[in-house]
Amino acid sequence: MPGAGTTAVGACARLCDMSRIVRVGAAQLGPIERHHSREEVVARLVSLLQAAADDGCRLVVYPELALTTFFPRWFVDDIATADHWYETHMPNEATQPLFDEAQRLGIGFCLGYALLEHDPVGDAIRRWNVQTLVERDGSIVGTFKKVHIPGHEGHEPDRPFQHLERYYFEPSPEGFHVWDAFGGRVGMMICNDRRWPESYREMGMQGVEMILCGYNTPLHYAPDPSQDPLQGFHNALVMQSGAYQNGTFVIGVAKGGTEEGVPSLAESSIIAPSGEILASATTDGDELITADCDLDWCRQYKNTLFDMDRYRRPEVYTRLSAPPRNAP
Ligand code: CDV
Repeated sequence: MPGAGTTAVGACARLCDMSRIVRVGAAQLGPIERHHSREEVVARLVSLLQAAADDGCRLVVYPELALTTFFPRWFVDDIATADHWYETHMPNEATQPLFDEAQRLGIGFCLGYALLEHDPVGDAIRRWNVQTLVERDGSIVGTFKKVHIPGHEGHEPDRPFQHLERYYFEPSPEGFHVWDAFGGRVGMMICNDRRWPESYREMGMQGVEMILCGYNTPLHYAPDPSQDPLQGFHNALVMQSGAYQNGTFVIGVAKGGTEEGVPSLAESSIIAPSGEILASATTDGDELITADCDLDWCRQYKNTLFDMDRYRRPEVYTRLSAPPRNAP
């Protein structure tokens, strides 16, 4: 109850802060063409951030590789000539306006981008596909590196466009971490990670309550075009089942539309622990969708059907973490 002299508004603000209802914005992006500068893109991110703040969001989630075009669609002989697509630190000059505006508005965000690191061991260069989570006070919570890297390693000129993620990025050796943030347990995954049940389960085993996932999913899948008309179905299928089976919210955020001539899936969505879709994008361009995510809803699933301690049978799941059958 409000104490003497406490205004109803002040009491409400404190209560709201203590509640585990996190209003989340999924900030879908339309295409980023290769000639678009970081500054132009960051201006779009800031504009979505401001719309989210006006709508009362505490957290905004952006797509995979949200600062550049999806550059793995092009092959270059000398990978060093592609280094300009990567960030070497975060924040940096181009993204500082986003960090500053978010801190001013008291809103957190999750940003996908390519990261180039200099590893002092052996003076190696490491290239990662990452998402960084930033709290409402501007502090960096953590950076997740994509685990499941799809596509191919070398130039395949017969494809209408390349998907050279396996040339441009290393698979993360770190796996799926979960952080205490935004009053709950927050995890991250990137695009292809969402198709693998192990991604969700690894985070589910750590009590995850909200999984943030950016994606770039071309509508054409060259190895098996029969999957093309199913892209939207598969996208919803994996995220809704992952949410339900682990009692967690999942925030899936696309870079959609036709980018450099390649049409990509939009259909960003915010999914509840029940598996239901709470909000979904209706366009394939820059669009903000929002939902109130009551993190206590997760308990209804984590404490009943998916009470892992009570019902899981890890002793009979031994193959799950065994080496692949064709391993030496
Ligand atoms: N960026 C991605 O990881 N895209 C993959 C495509 C290649 C299948 C995806 O899983 O959507």
